[in-house]
Amino acid sequence: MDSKEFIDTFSIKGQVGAAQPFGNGHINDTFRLKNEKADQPDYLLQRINHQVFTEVGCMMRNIRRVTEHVNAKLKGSTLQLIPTRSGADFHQDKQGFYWRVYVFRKDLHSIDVAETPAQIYEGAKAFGRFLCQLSDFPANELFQTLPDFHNIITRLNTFQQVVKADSMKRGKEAAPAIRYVLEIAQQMSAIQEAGEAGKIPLRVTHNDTKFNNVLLDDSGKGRCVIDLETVMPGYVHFDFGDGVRTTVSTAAEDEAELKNIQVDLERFKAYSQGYLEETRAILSPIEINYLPLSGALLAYLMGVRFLTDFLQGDSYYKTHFEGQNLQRARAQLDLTRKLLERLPDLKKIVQT
Ligand code: ADP
Ligand code: GN1
Ligand code: MG
Repeated sequence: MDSKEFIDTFSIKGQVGAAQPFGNGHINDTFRLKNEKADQPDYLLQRINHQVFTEVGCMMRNIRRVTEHVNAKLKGSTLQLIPTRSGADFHQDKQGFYWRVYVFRKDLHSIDVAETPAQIYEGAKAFGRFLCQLSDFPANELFQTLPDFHNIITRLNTFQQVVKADSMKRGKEAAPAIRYVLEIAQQMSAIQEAGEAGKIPLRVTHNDTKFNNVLLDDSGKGRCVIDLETVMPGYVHFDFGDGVRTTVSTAAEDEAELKNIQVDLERFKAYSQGYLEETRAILSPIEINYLPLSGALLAYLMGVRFLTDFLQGDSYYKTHFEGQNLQRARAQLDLTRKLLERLPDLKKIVQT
């Protein structure tokens, strides 16, 4: 889609320049369009990965309803969708690609790796608030954009089939990682099993609460939760866990030097305090009991997903070099092991 098609299609104001690639997501393609009129907003244009999100219309309907619900409670605390000039939530271009537009928040920014516990605390509060803001949203009216997205039991079934088939002949290279996944599979299924046994309620969860999916202001306050395509029914552990996974260590998601991956208890404490300050009133004791384990669950889930993609030939995640998915898997599984080792400390922090 060129600039002219963008301007003709979406209900934008002012005069925008060329689309510049923006951000570093693994799934969609993101662009920023600056506005030459200072009193009009910049825009964020995204090409939706419709290989992953096959029902674009249903997903965009979810996003519209969720953004309206959350923004009605606290204006600006989530994204603002810009419709097309004919009032649709997205546009399909002549080549068949799907596009959507949000207001770009010039006053806010995301951080890939949080620098301080104070930032972590503020980001966690924003994600916690988001859960509360959606606690009265009718969960059964949301379309399941990616069914069983965080169901570790179904992810492990797929993983085992992929290991067995070894269609790319990459199993040997990944053997230690595969062994570790299988070794702790049972322990890592506890939250899903408790959920299926009815002990943990389904809520409307975000399901992609990595730290760069909250925008902070210049004073470091968490202001706006973004990346909403996976908002669906889920367990609170999916959100808390992904927040912990992406903040307890200063190492990158694909850190090659495993010794750089450390569980920093001060950072965990900051996330836990921020999240619980906002959500304690709505969470049950059982939900709270499983929070300390959830960081390991989400690191493990990501390890399993990256490893599955590596074994299948890197068809899901964007990769920037050969073997990146294996490197990501090794880092996430190492983080899992370290989070499990520190579980007694994490429990003490959550309980205080
Ligand atoms: P992805 O699914 O690829 O991660 P995101 O929707 O998270 O895509 O957007 C990618 C990045 O773009 C974010 O990490 C953030 O830095 C930035 N971003 C997204 N939405 C906005 C927005 N409305 N205003 C400012 N920056 C944004
Ligand atoms: C993907 O789109 P992005 O980069 O925010 C993935 C998440 C993973 C994340 C790992 C739809 O998120 O589940 O946690 O990569 N999103 C999807 O960085 O698969
Ligand atoms: Mg994102």
